Amino acid sequence: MMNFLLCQWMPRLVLGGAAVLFTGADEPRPTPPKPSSPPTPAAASALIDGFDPEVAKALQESWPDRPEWVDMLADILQGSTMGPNSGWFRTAVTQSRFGWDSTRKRLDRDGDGQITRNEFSGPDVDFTRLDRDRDAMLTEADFDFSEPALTPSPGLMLFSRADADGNGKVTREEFDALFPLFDGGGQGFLSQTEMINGLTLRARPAPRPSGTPRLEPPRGSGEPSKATLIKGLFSQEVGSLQPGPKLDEAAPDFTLKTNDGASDVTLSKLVGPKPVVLIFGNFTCGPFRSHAGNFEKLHRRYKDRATFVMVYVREAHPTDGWMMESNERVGVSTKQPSTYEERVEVAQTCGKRLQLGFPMLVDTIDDRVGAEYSGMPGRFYLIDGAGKVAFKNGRGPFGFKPVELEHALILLLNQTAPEAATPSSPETK
Ligand SMILES: [Ca+2]
Ligand SMILES: [Ca+2]
Ligand SMILES: [Ca+2]
Repeated sequence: MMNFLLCQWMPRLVLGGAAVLFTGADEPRPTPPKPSSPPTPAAASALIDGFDPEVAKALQESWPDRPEWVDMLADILQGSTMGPNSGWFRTAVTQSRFGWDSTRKRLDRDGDGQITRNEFSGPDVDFTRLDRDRDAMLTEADFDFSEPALTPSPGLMLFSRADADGNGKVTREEFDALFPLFDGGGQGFLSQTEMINGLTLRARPAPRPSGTPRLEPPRGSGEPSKATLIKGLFSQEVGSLQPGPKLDEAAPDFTLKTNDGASDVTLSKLVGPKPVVLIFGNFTCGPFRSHAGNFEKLHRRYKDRATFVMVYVREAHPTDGWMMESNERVGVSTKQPSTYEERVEVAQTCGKRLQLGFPMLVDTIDDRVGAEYSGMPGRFYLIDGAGKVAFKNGRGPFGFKPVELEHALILLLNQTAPEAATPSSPETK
């Protein structure tokens, strides 16, 4: 489901463009029994979105500790709509040491239910980022990440529309290119209707022979069959079958080569002086690509205080699997590599497109590391100085929330150096 969801929602919503995002709640669903129901906040106990309550209940009672993939398979077989509450998305949620309760216990010294600036020893810039609702204090609201990623919003639609090459970054050129596209007849200004249409309609794949590109409603085709999804599930393209290490468990060690083949990187040698931000992803996962800009900005903000590494894993949407039209439109097209050399080649192409400033390691062709970490199609971990998992995001694409990762990273850094942070930080004024 995750991949499905990921793949279906992400590519369509995010990769597929603003139009899909806009109509995501009712239009692009595969086999939706309730086409009008929008994604709802993660509620692990909710048995919704087409999952037969009887089946869910029977599963829960007869096999409470079943693997995550069983729920995904059950939902696929039932023709699930693959929403944020489908299959393994219900249970494979974020695991973090830095939720509100633990943070309040550690930092709210006067016990008034708020963490003021004085109660937080880190730099101003960190406090400001933790204070997501900008009311100058940290409260439970700042720690609420329950809204699934991909929830349609104007900003998400605009980003999807503007990121013409699908690399998760909108350049000035890409942003400026929207203007003439939206400006019907080249009048030099945008009307409100043109702006609304610009976000809700997408350009034809190929410009018409004469005149400017025309906007048309998105097509709702390309739903994967159950067979495609089942094949994708067990080939781990939809998602790793294993759950990966749990919170506070030791991060499994590995050694992998960088995508340029120049060096070997061993995780255990990175662990210690600084937290490690470990990012799993692949080129054909649109939702993953859409976060490249987020990851690169995180890297630029924290590279002096944390070590960033990406592990390149199995393709989520190869042309010989669950192919995505949204990938084709941005020139992202590859078969599932069958040799390590082929995977390296795709990883190099991915590296050129995404332009990340940290090392990209390539998983072996047997997917050893990706499987061990539940890294397919994408995943983020924070590894503490002792080599333990301090944060792990929920299954993508609905669990892809880089802001949540940053929140946890700031608190991990604060916990690691609570006293030193204030006076010594160069970011503190
Ligand atoms: Ca307080
Ligand atoms: Ca706040
Ligand atoms: Ca771009």
